[in-house]
Amino acid sequence: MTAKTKHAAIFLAIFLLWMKTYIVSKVSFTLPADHFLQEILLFINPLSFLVLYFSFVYLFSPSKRRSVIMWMAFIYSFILYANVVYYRFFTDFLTIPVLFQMKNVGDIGNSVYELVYLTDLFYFTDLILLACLLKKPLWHSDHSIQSKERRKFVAYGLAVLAVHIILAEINRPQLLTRTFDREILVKSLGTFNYHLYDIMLQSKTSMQKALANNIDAEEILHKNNKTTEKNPKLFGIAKGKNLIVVSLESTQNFVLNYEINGVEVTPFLNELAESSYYFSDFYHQTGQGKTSDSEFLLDNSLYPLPRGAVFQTHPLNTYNSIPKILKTNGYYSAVFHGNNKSFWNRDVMYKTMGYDQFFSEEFYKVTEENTINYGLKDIPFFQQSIPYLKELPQPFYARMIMLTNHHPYLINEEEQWVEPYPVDDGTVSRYFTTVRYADEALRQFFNELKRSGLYADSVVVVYGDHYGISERHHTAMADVLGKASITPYHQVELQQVPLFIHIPGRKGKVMETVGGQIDLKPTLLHLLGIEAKNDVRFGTDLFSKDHEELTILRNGSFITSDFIYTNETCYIKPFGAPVDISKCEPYMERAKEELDQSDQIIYGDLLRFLKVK
Ligand code: GP9
Ligand code: MN
Repeated sequence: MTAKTKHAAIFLAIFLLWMKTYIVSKVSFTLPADHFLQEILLFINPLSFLVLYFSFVYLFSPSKRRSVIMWMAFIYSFILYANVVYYRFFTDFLTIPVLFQMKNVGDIGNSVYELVYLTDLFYFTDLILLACLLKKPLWHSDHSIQSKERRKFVAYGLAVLAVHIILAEINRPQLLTRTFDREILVKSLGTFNYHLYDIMLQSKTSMQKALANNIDAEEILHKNNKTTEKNPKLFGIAKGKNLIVVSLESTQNFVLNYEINGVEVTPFLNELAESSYYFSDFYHQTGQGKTSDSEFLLDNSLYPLPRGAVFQTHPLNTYNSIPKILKTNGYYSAVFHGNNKSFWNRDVMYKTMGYDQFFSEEFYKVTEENTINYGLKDIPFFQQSIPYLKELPQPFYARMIMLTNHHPYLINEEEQWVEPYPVDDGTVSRYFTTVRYADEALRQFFNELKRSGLYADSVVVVYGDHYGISERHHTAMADVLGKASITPYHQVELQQVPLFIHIPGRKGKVMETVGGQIDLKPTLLHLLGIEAKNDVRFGTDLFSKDHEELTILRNGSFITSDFIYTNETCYIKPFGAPVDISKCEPYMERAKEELDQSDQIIYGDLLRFLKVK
């Protein structure tokens, strides 16, 4: 028997899984290869993992090899499939911190149900073929293999890996040190090598806190201490007033002023735009932590993490959050949310950030009729919150987190006040109906605020937490937006979320300035007359003449007043034609540095070194 045929069983398993992974990367993930080298990388990257992976088979005795091969093939296929399901909703790949968030999965039964299909059994059909073939004499694996041949096998694996890494580095220099975009990493490394890299990152970030010291902290914190001129007309305009901030679940900006059969999808938000400062070029900057990331941005003016939800991974760090700052100014602070308190680890994180009270699901009357999907419906949520809100010591900072407009966008027929959008994509079609419901809930909340007298005494802020329609719905979205296709430029524009700031006594105004959730903290503190300078690292007051129109998204894309940078391409606004990269170059390094420094602050828990004033 030659050496090659001795390895036949393993070669067979490698070949089947290699082909499957390549097909899955083409069919189930959107990983466009922009040029030939990228296509080659996509093709060989499963192989460089598989050869080394299967070399572990030789650690087992010959008689066990067949079942070890089967188990390894099954584990590999299962991880691949888990990525497929995760990708269907998040257009993203699994990371270690996300796996630790899995306790949330129990609460999102409906979403998971929508994302798993019976036809998915096809993802495992190669395993049946493998099991049958391994029984045939040609593929038997129970003969002895000399250690020289085993070493040779590992050497093959290392050689393929080396070729792969060299090609990846040619394709994208500094791939592992300067890339925030997971899609690029997976495209270059392959799903499984990416997972190994992720494990390495995980150990590195866990070490970072232990290694951080006062000097690093001083340097980073000092470097990112910006002074912005206050807007003399607005600084302190709401001194001593309550601050009510409403998080609009999954609401993107494109739904505003949108009509279906002549019926407005957001009649109330459209009205609100006339009586508030409405920001029309404002972006969410969230990552894998979705709603919780938006809360983190708002309260801390720090970027969420590139992997996992910071609420879950770093809930015991020191933060200089809005509730803490407001407490020293005599404020009481509370969060209201009709879901269980441990979702996104909120109960722990809210204590860390200095909230006095968290009105979670247990504070509400929750019945089968008044819940849908994740929890209490928005209308009863607001109705039942009002009595608590009225009782809060004033001035207060209250955050209300809405919930009904959440994937998979379910609403009872009698509360469906707009027709589903006529398109052959259930998610996009239903989305409009739950947005319409949320809009009505908000109208009722505002009416109650007015009736209770709180409205005249409060700054009310309403913002969208993150996108609701992921990238994989681009065909339906092109239809919704009346475009031939959704380009990478449009994809960034679709990350716009609405922002309204209602200040008692001020007229409405449309603000075209570019901004993001990172700017909320300095903006709101300034309205309340609180100097934000020492407590803000990133983001600037949206009303200040020094506000910098550079909004950096978590994947490293960014938006300026004139350009959008994404997918390594610079596009000019407002039509999105690609232009010479030199137009975006001045900001490219800045964007990376800012994300990197924010990550270092969190991984190193650097704010603990800040002197308490
Ligand atoms: C869960 C709610 C939804 O309580 O905030 O979370 P999301 O999935 O949007 O992050
Ligand atoms: Mn959300």
